[in-house]
Amino acid sequence: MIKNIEKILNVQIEKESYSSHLYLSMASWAETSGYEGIAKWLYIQAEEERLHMLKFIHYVNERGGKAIISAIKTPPATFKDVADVFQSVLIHEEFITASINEIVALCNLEKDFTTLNFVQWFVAEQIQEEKSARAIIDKLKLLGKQNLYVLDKDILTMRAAAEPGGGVA
Ligand code: OFO
Repeated sequence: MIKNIEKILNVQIEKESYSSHLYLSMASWAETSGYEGIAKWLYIQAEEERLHMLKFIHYVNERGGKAIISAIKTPPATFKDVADVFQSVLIHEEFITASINEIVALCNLEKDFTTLNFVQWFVAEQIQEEKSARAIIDKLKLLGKQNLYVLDKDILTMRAAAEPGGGVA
């Protein structure tokens, strides 16, 4: 495996691992703040990020590289409110999209078309990821604070609707 590609994929492994930690922390906050549905959504999201991390780990190892499992920084533990949580989800997903795009750019530069093909799954996934976060933020704006109870009940049905054979993560 090309060294530069191995390096950037290992950076992505760390980012996916942090994504999982971040959503786990948000889920835990939601669970202890009385938002059962939102907590479930975020716990599922955390699991999906772990699967993203594993996809990268297996790919690096199967291609003759060495996946590095590094320490992860502690994510924020408290959030202002539900809107703050989902704004943070969107900002984080936009950051992940940018880093996936960097991988695509490097694959083109290095003419690594095998990794380019592998990473296409993540390019498509990020469209879904950002879309899901924006849909929830839009709904939050419409509902207002007093109706958060309704969103909390509704959020898992939104998740199912956002999964065209893929996942939201
Ligand atoms: Fe949220 O897509 Fe992976 O990180």
